[in-house]
Amino acid sequence: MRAFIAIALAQRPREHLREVQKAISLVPLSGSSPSIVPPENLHLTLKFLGEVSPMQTDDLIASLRGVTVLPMAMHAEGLDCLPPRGRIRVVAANLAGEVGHLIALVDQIEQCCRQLGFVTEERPYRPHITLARARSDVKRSLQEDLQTATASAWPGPDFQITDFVLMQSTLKAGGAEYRVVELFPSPK
Ligand code: 3AM
Repeated sequence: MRAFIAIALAQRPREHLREVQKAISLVPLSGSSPSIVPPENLHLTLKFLGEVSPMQTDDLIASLRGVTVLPMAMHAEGLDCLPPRGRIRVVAANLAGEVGHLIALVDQIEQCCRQLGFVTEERPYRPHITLARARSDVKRSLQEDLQTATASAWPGPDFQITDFVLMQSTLKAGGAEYRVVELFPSPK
């Protein structure tokens, strides 16, 4: 299966980001209207895995059971356009709050994945929630318009992160479909 590790968003931050998405979709982007991520798909990616075999999945689940999640308070804070230079591919909400705990979580996950032979992410981890993806080129100069249109939305409501998920992603013509494979830590 195609998989990634992520934090599923609670309802309150999801509703807030839905409002931000509405503001994004009202910005004229020179004919290159981005595709808005369906609200039920909003998530915070911790690690993209790619194709994972059933055996790797079992090993990964066993390894991820050993990861400690320090509960952390986070909130969305500001709009970002990624990658940082060149044409915009993704419009995302930055996350702020107890980012140190989040980085510690990502480091533990990277370590589990490395031990199982998954490629280690070399880029520094940048906590963001993808809100929209460019269907065609979106000029960098439009970043300011997007940020102005959403300026009053920040900070978003505080939310607690206490767990993460292994998620399956199935690519379909209408966009990706996600399914939670496993929740960590598992409910007691
Ligand atoms: O949540 P975001 O948007 O940061 O872009 C994909 C999405 O990230 C990313 O994995 C997340 C869930 O689909 N992704 C997809 N293909 C990828 C790849 N080949 C990838 N990340 C790194 N390498």
